[in-house]
Amino acid sequence: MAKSKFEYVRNFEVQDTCLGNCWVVVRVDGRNFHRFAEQHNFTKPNDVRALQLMNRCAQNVMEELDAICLAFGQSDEYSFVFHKKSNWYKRRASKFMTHVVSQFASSYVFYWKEYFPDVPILYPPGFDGRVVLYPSEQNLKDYLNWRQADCHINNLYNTTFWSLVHKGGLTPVQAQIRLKGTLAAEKNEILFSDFNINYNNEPLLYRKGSVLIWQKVNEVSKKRIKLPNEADEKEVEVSRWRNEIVELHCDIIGDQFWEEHPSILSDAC
Ligand code: DGT
Ligand code: MG
Ligand code: MG
Ligand code: MG
Ligand code: MG
Repeated sequence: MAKSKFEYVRNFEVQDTCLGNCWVVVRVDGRNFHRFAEQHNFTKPNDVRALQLMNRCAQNVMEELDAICLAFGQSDEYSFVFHKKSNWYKRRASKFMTHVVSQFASSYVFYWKEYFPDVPILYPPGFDGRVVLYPSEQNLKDYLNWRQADCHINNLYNTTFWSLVHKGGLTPVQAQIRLKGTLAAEKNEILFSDFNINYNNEPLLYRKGSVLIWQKVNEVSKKRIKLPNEADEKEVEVSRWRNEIVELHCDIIGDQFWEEHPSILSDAC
């Protein structure tokens, strides 16, 4: 087909290919969710409905898009790891990022009423997205460690802060002053001696965030078949391997998680 004289504008498009053999991480984060959480009366510090909705959206992203081997979420953010061998959309960064962020955002609105049946969504939420490349497995693991450590630090602070406000009768400003400069051990101590809360017994969903991975499950189902030389149908069991997403709330910092799930980063992903 003959090219039009306008075709030259294509040359203004920039190449944004992600470097080969690197892990591609896309992180989405809710835009101004401080306000969104206030307006929709999210429970403080953790709203289980909101966290489960985030997990549902991430599951949809993993199901719809290609070659995501792991996702990690906490608060209003979710990170998606594309396998280093993925050649999806010729590894174009803009494709990775925009597909994740739009699929996530539309899922958030689509699944909202399943998690907040009594709360109308007041305005369309937005999410930002970024792409980061990690050249080694250790870099990738450290990235995920960083996000889980962030989850822990924020959750310990927030749990203590809101205990001081809700149960201790302090104003938010007083609680902030009380916690200024405190170490983790001191926050644990405040929770334990003032409010009889053992932080280690707080739900794993809040303390560790959520990890989504693929797992092979053997699905057994019954099927009726008709054998060629027999008059009646016969019921037989058929089994097949199926890939399923599982949601975990566990430590990903340390070797144990990776030893227990060696296939996550393997080439077979
Ligand atoms: P951004 O990301 O720069 O547009 O601004 P924000 O406001 O989204 O800030 P960010 O992402 O650093 O912090 C997440 C906010 O979301 C934080 O203000 C608390 C809120 N949030 C997230 N999860 C929950 C929850 O389960 N309950 C409540 N009450 N708030 C939450
Ligand atoms: Mg921010
Ligand atoms: Mg945010
Ligand atoms: Mg955030
Ligand atoms: Mg198109």
